[in-house]
Amino acid sequence: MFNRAIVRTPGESMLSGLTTANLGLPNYEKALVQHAEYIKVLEECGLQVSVLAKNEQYPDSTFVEDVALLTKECAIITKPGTPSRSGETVEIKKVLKDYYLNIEEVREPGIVEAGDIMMVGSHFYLGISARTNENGAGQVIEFLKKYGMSGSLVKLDKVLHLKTGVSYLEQNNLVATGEFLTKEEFQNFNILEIADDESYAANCIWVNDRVLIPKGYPKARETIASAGYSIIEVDVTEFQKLDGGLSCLSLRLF
Ligand code: CIR
Repeated sequence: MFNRAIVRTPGESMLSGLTTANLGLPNYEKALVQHAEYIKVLEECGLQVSVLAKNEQYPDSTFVEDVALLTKECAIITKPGTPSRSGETVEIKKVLKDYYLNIEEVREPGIVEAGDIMMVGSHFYLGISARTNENGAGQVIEFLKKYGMSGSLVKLDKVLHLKTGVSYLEQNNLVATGEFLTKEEFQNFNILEIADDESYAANCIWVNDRVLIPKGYPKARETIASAGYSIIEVDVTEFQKLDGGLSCLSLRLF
């Protein structure tokens, strides 16, 4: 169960955030409304939500998930794989000191963004992507081992982050789309397949027996609901325009 989440209010500079989406510029006012609704939903799921102030210096800093991996035993500060995001870790490290005694940090030449890391119990899958390299993932696996956990690598071919295309919903259920449907390492999961035309919904999050999915993906909703989950739809179109999904918008703590 999660007890707490950390989020960061988007700044107006989000309009110059990184994107490959081709969906146009985000509407800032709408993004603020959607972000507030996201916080409300996390609270409904029983989380105490800490809201960090917007930081205009970093256009993508609302995507807090990428800058730290939180486990039951330790926090691992990542090393974002793109220069405009590299400074985001400084403040998050200070914030996490309030919650963790054990804090580790990825060093150069490693790069890692935690959108590439999926937790399955005490095992962590690490996507090797344009934002996470083998050196960085290797450092994370060593930290995990130090605290009695484990990790393994998954090669990505097409998507930005591992969790862009795959999400673990507990009880051995794995939501997956595209290249992840056939990956050898995921074949022992019960795969809940998301169609290509709804692939954005493959980034969803399990929060204390509820599953948050993006609004507007009826087939994905049906698939996940029929596996027995209570679904909450959240509208995050303005973050989708920056390649961000539901998971990227929070750090969830135990
Ligand atoms: C970026 O390119 O870094 C941001 N525009 C989106 C980050 C999304 N984060 C995630 O998938 N974990």
